[in-house]
Amino acid sequence: MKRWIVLLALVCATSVWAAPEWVRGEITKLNAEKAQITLKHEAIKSAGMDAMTMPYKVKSADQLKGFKPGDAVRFTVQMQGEQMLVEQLEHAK
Ligand SMILES: [Cu+2]
Repeated sequence: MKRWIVLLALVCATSVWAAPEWVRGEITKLNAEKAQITLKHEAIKSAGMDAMTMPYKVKSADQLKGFKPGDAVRFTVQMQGEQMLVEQLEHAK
């Protein structure tokens, strides 16, 4: 199981760098103090990631202003070390 996670992280790392991809999702939790957001997201093809709900760090807490749980959003991710980081976040229409 742990091996799979490492492998997945590696796949994410290489492909996410190549092309930013807008992903649709919904905010389930939001913690501005920790600059953290939990997103129920569709599959991220460029990262080889299935649809899931997972927590992400955002680049800066300011990005979370005007967002709340339940909001439909679209976002892009990038790798920061071994961690996926939300780079851009917008309300989806
Ligand atoms: Cu995910």
